[in-house]
Amino acid sequence: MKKGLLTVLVALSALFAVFGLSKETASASEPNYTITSDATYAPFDFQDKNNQYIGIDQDLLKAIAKAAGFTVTVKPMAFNAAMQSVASSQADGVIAGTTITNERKAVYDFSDPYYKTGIAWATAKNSKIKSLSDLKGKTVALKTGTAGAEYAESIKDQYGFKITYFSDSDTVYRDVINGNSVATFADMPVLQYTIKNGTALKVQNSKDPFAAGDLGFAVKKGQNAELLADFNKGLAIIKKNGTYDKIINKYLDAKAETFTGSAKDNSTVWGILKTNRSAFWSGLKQTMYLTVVGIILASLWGLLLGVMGVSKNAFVRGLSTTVIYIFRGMPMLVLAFFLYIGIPALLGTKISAWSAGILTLVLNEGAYTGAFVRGGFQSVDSGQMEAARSLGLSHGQAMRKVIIPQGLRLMVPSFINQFIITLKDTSLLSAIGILELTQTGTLIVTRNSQGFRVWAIVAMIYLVVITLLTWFSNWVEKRMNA
Ligand code: ASN
Repeated sequence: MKKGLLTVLVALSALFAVFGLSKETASASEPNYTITSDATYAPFDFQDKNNQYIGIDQDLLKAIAKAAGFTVTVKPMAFNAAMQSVASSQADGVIAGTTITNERKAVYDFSDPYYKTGIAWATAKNSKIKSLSDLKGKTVALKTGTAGAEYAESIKDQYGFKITYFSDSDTVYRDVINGNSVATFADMPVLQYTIKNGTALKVQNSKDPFAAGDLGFAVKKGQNAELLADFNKGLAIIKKNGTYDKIINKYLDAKAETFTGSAKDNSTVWGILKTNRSAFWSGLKQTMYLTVVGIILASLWGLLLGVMGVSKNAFVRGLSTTVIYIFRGMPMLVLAFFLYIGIPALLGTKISAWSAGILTLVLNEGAYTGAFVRGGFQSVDSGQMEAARSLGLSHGQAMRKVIIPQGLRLMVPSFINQFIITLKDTSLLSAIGILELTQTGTLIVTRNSQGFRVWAIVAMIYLVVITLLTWFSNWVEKRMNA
């Protein structure tokens, strides 16, 4: 009976795994490129009220791909992760409102410029700060890895300000508006657009941006030359036939729509839930999917580690201890970045965010599981083993028939605990661009600036799911003990 259950679980997780992988491999006659992008960078890259990923970059990319005869799969993520993904060959190209800078040219090849930019600095709308020298002793909020951040770093000592970093623009704006920091440095067109759409900031140097430059599409240096050439070809075509101007005007014209949704849609929890229900639903599905596959595989891996941990063989025991030591000791976020960005950068191989995410869950949660499984077996009274052996069972038989069943029963509460932790830990995988529930929340907040309501909704959804998971686990526990 229990064996049957196990078989079903293994089959189910294999099915999930195959399904998850096959989603990533699109086949088409035209070349298909994976392009990373900044998840939250209006007007270049952002989600509209229907949760469509839009913006100048996205529309340009689509029009260019069509004109030049290629297709794209776009992966929105934090700007820094988007750039790193290309540097480590995880993705073919990046379009993320990226400024063409000399430093970046050492790592990336850039397309022809497609938009002019420059760095602006902005404070809260009613701030008393008027000049850079007023920043002395104060804190400036910046987005990691951006040209704006690089510029601010270069003048930080001259003006004597401190710096704090965030990975997405909206959090940077919130930090300045809430007064934890007093200013930020970012692209002029981006800050102006954000302010026009109601963000309570004020640009202080609208007439003379620092470090004027251009935005460009980028590929890893020396790679994807064909994609780069196609991009330039497509860009030239859409500039000539008027599509380029149309796209720019769609977002920046005086009469351009705002894409943020009506006040009614955004001012109540119910309105936000209703307008974004498909986004919340697909985020929740992704979270559940990661959780179920993660739990099943991590439990199996943890069981194996636990059994190895009480083996007669010292080498096998040592192996289990070492694996548990390494993966329990490594912060999960570091592990995720290591698998998704570190290893591919070294080996030049690709691993999808989904696979890296699952592997992170399995290694991390599996190590914790391994530790309590080993502990559970050890806590079965040693007399039991002796008794079983004296009845003529071999060590293996004694383990399987006597120690493991008793140990497993002791471990059930720890398993339930670990399931809940796994569910919560999936939220960390938003950092490598997986569009699960937490990342969904970030995208929605960026669009409607309703931080309190959106995060309250996300928290509630997690609590509901955790409650269901706990009920289910308790039900299984009861049946096991019956
Ligand atoms: N303009 C920024 C940069 O090039 C990009 C961004 O924040 N998406 O650094």
